[in-house]
Amino acid sequence: MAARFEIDAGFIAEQNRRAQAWLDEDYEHLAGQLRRRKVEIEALTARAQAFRVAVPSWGVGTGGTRFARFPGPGEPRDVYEKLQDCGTILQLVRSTAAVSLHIPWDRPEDARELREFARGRGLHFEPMNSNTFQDQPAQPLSYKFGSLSHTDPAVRRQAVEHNLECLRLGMKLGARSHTVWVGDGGNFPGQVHLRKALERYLDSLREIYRVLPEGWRLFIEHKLYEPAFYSTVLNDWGTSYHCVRELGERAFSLVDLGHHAPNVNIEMIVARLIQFGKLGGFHFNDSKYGDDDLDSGSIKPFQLFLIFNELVDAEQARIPAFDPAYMLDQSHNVTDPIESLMTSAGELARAYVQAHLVDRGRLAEHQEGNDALLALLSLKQAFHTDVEPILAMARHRAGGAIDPLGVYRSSGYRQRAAQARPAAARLGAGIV
Ligand code: RM4
Ligand code: MN
Ligand code: MN
Repeated sequence: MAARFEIDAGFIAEQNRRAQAWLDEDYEHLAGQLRRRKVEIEALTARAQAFRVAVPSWGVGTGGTRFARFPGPGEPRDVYEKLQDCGTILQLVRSTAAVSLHIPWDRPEDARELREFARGRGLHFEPMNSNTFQDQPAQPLSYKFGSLSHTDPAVRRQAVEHNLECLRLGMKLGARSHTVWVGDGGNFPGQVHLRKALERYLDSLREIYRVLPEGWRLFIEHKLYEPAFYSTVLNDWGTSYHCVRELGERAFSLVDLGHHAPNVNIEMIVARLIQFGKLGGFHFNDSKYGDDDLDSGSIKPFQLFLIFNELVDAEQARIPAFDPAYMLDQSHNVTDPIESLMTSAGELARAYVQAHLVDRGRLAEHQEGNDALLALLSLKQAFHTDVEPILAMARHRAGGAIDPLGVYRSSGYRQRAAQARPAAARLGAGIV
């Protein structure tokens, strides 16, 4: 376990003092603009402060492509160092108190100690993630041809047992949800019996669901393709919806933005799952062609806004039991992961706040009156509003940084991390 080298609170305060005058000016200006639209800025700032998104433990290290991984300096070498980095992200942006752990990558020797370590940094764990898309050293049976849907019952049992271990560990760590993503599928037509494989998968999930601890939610994550390139067992939201309905009321579909074909209308999938009471949460990221792990909002910010438009619409309509869990799931290959995660958390908060700017009464009128253009423009007006002063003020009031990236870069955190975490001992974990 490495020594503490967190950013000093006094340093953040000093940087904030320098930025304060401009922030106040911009905030006042925006408040005036919004007042003309009959929007109270303080209500939006309160929403920005309420926004929460979990950071993936696997996101603080450099990811990798199918071809190579180019590690950056000072990467975390174990779960404690990952939590240090998550603590730094939280310190600066304030919206990321939850950390999503991936087992066995993050399996602790002592769960109680890990929980305490997290608590000391204002962090907690949510949700857990199992990994049956990779073989581990000393693992008796291979997942090469699948896990929860494998043709061999012994492999399925091993995969179920691994998920049960995640639940037990999660209980000790104070988590209350578990996400299952499997890489099961086929590379060749005919390789997998499509119906039988889904039935086996569902049977395995039933065993996990049966022992889901009280008060917990189970999330299942669909993915169109990869690592299987011809067919995937849980390939789309419809199949996911079928499965969670079969499982029971504590099972929900999780939407990973990058797990769809290009140009799929993800906001409509979100609306459907909300309507059917089965939206569990998100893995936020972005995608252009086939990669599922680019930074949130970096490629299609309007799509991100439209997704949040559905979410805020449901929130304001007080849809019963609507409580999606927000997580980031990104792979950082060419950026400092801490910078990417902070920026992405900001992009999500931006879309969330912008979605509150939609005049829903007017929009409903345009929809009723079939005025397609004004309906679009009422969304565009919200999307085009620069809400950065609101996000900065929300961070500042919550004790974070007005300019997280600027403070992070001038703090020397990465340089200290590089010294304290020599490269030789670094783990080579990647991301799928
Ligand atoms: C997968 C999927 C899962 C994540 C792994 C690492 O593509 O998105 O959520 O756990 O990657
Ligand atoms: Mn994911
Ligand atoms: Mn993914």
